[in-house]
Amino acid sequence: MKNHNPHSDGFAPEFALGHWGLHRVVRDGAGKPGLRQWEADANPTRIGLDQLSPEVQSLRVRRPSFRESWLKNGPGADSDRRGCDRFVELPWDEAHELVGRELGRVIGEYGNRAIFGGSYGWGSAGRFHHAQSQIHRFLNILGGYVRGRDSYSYGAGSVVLPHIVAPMEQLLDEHTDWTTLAEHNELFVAFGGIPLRNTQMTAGGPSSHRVREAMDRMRSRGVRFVNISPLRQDIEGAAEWIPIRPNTDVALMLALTHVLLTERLYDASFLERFCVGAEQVRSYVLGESDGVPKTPNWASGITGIPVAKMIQLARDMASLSTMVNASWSLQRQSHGEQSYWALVTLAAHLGQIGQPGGGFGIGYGTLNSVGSNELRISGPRLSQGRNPVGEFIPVARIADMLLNPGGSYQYDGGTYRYPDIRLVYWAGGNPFHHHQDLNRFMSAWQRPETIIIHEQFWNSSAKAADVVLPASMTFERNDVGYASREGHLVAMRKLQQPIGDARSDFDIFNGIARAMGKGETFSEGRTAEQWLEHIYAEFRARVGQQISLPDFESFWEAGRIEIPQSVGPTVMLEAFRADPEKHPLTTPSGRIELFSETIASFGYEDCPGQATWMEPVEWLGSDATSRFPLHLLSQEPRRRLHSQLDHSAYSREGKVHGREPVLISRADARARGISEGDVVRVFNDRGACLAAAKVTEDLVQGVAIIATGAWFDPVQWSPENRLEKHGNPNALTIDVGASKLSQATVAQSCLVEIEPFQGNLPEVTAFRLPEFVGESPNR
Ligand SMILES: Nc1nc2c(c(=O)[nH]1)N[C@H]1C(S)=C(S)[C@@H](COP(=O)(O)OP(=O)(O)OC[C@H]3O[C@@H](n4cnc5c(=O)[nH]c(N)nc54)[C@H](O)[C@@H]3O)O[C@H]1N2
Ligand SMILES: Nc1nc2c(c(=O)[nH]1)N[C@H]1C(S)=C(S)[C@@H](COP(=O)(O)OP(=O)(O)OC[C@H]3O[C@@H](n4cnc5c(=O)[nH]c(N)nc54)[C@H](O)[C@@H]3O)O[C@H]1N2
Ligand SMILES: [Mo]
Repeated sequence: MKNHNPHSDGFAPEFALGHWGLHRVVRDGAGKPGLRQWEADANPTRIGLDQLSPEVQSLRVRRPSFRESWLKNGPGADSDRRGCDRFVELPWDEAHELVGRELGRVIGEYGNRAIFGGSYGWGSAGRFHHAQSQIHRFLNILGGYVRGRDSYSYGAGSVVLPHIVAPMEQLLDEHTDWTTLAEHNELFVAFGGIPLRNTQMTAGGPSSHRVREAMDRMRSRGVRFVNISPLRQDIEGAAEWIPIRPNTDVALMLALTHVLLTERLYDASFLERFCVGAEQVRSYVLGESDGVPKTPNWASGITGIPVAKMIQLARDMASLSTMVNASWSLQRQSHGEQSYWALVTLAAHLGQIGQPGGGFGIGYGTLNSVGSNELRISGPRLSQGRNPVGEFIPVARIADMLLNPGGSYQYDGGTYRYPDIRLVYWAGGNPFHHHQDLNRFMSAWQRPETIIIHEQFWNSSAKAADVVLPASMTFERNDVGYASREGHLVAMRKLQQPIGDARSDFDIFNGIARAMGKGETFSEGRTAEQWLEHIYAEFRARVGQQISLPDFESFWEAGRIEIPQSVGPTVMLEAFRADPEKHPLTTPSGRIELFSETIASFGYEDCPGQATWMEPVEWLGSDATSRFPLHLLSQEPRRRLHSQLDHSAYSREGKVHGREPVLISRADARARGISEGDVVRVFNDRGACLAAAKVTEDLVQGVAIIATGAWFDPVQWSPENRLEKHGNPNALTIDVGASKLSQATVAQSCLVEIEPFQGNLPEVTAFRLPEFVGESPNR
C-alpha cells in the first residue's frame, strides 16, 4: 500500500478526514505534510487544520505510562491520588504484560462483570481504527464487559421515540432532505434553533458542509425561519427570534396545541387515521383531566413568551406548510422525553407528518448529515463479536454505578442492579469531559481498583487514570473514512510516523491479546492493512446492489470516491402516510402513539403516558433561584469537537485570558457589576468554575451559556475541589437521570450564580503535562 506521495502534483490527492470535515494534504519541499481547507467544501471549517502543529503535538502521550502508586503498591493503591500522581513510563512489552496480567487477575477474581468497558465517546473518524469497535471487540474475546446503553447526545429521545413513533436513528436517517424542504416548506419553526456551529460535524466525517447553503436556498424561496431559543445566534442569518426560558418548550408546545384545538385548526382526520391517544391529549390540554387548561396564558407565565405571539404562531403553523424541529439539547434535560413527545403531538395536530414540506424534525442543525439527500448506507465496519455479559447501564449513570454497586434502578420498564466494577477500560472517549457534576464524578472515579485508558493527549481523563497507553492519531495510520448520508469514501492515508511510541488501538489491543495468549483470536491473523482491505471488500459486496465500487487498490489510488446521490427526495414517514396498513410503524399500535399504554403501564410519576409538562429538577421557576438565579446552558463548542483540540490555536483564540467565555445578558451583567472580559466565578452547591464574561443583548435575561470542552482543571483533584480554573460547565451540572424511563443526562437543567472573581487568579494548568518519575528521553 502506498502511503506517501512526496511529489504531490494534484493527480493523486491526499486527504485527511476528521469528524469536522475533509482537509487536503499539502507537502512542503521536504515532504512534511500540512493541512489546507478542501476547495470543494461549500462552507469549510477551521477546526482540525492545526492538529499537526507543535502546540497540539506537545501534549501527546508518548509512551505507556503507569501511575506511580499503582505501579509500586498495586491496584487500588492511593486511588485518591488519581489526577495528581506522577507517572512512570515503560516500554511496550512490559506494558502488555502488566495490563494483560491485571485483566487476568480481575477476570479470575471477580469475573467479566467487574469490567466496565462502556467507553463512551467520539474517538476519531475512520472505520477500522474506530476506538469503540476495537475496545469492544477486544473485551469480548476476553469474555465480555459491562456496557453503556444509549448516548449523552440523545439518550432521552432515543428511549422514548421507539414507544411513540420509531427508533431515533431510523428517523434521523430519514429526515426530509433540505432540497425537498426548499421546494415545499413555508415555515420552519426551530426549537433550539439550527446552529450552523454544530453542523460542522458528522460522526465519521462530512463531505461538503451543506447546511448554510441549504438554509439560504430556503430563504431565497421565501421560507420563514423562527428561532425559539434563549439565544438569538442559534439561527445565523434572517430569522424571527422568539426568546424562551430554558427547559420550558413543552409548555409552549402544549399551548400551541391548545390553540389548534380550541380554534379548530387541527387536522382531525390525521389524528383519526394515523395516531392513537388524541382523546387523552385533548383532555389534558384542555385541562379536563387535571383542571389546568394549557392555554397560551398559562404557558406565558412559564416560558416568558407573550400570549399573542403564541396564538399567532399557532395560526401561522396551521395555515402554512410547517416543519417543527427540536434540537437535541431539548431532550438533554430534566424530563427530556417530554420535549420530543410534545413536539410529535404538536406536529400530529398540524397533520403534515409524511408530507414533503412539513412534519417534525429531531435534529436539523445538530450535524451536517441530518437532512442531506445522499445515500443512506451503513459503512465498512469491524465486527465487535458477541458480549457474553448481559449487564448494562444507561450510559450517563456511570457515577451512580461506581458509587452504588448492587444498588437498584429503573430503566424503560425494567428494574436492574448496578454491577460491582473493579476495572474500568476506556478508549476513544473523555469522561472528564462528558460527564456531569465532575466533583461527584471524582469520588466515583476513586472506586475502581484499576483504570486503563488509551489516549492521544494528556487530558484530564488521562491524568486521572492508572494506565495510559499512547494512541496514534488518524494521520499516523491508514484507514477508510465514511459516514452515512455524506456521499463519499475517503482513503485516509498515513501521513507520518506516530509520535513517540504511540500505536493504533488495534496494535495496542493486539499486543495485550498476544501477552494473554489470545493474539490470533483478536487479530484473526490479519495485519491492520489486511483488515482495511477486508472490511472494504465486505462493504463493497454488501452494497453491490446499490452502488458499484472499485477494488481496494483503485479506491486507495483515487484517494476519495463520491458515492452517487440517492434517487429522488427523502420525506420522513412518507410511506406510513401513504398507506399506514401496509407500512405500519413499529409501535405497539402501528400508529403514532400520542398516548402510550406501554409507558403508562410503567407507572413512572416522572414519565406518564402522554406528553406532559412537569417542572424540571432545576429551572428559572425553581425555589432554588433565590440563591442561584441563572439557568446555565452548556452548548456544543464552535471551535472544537467536545474536548478534542481544545489546546489547538483555533480553540484557544476563542478563550479570554486563557479561560472559556461565559455568555451573560447585559442586564444580568450590570446587576452584578460585571463587565466584558471580567473573570467571573460561576457557582452553585455542586461546584464552581472560573470563566470570562462575554456580555450580550442576544440572550434571555436569567440565562448563562458556557460551551463544553474546556479541559477540566480543578484546583484540587478531589471531591472536595472548590474551584475549576478553566471554564468547564460540568463542574456545575447536575448528575441525575431525565426520568426513570431513559435515565439520560440532564446537562441542560442547571442553576448557578455568577459573581466577579476576587482574589488571586489561579493559573490555568489544563495544558500541562503530568509529572513523570525520572528523566524522560526527548520530551
Ligand atoms: N455539560 C454538558 N456536557 C456534555 C454535553 C453537553 O451538552 N453539556 N454534551 C454531551 C455529548 S452530546 C457528548 S456526545 C459528549 C462527548 O463526549 P466525548 O465523546 O467523550 O468527548 P471527546 O472530547 O470527543 O472525547 C473523545 C476522546 O477520544 C480521544 N481520541 C480521539 N481519537 C482517538 C483514537 O483513535 N483512539 C483513542 N484511544 N482515543 C482517541 C480524544 O483525544 C478525546 O479525549 O459530551 C457530553 N457532555
Ligand atoms: N462544533 C461542534 N459541533 C457539534 C459538536 C461539537 O462538539 N462541536 N458536538 C456534536 C454532538 S456530539 C451533538 S450531540 C450535537 C448536539 O446538538 P444540540 O444538542 O442540538 O446542540 P447544543 O449546542 O447543545 O444546543 C443547541 C442550542 O439549543 C439551545 N437550547 C438549550 N436548551 C434549550 C431549551 O431548553 N429550549 C430551547 N428552545 N433551546 C435550548 C441553546 O441555546 C443551544 O445553543 O452537536 C454536534 N455538533
Ligand atoms: Mo453528542
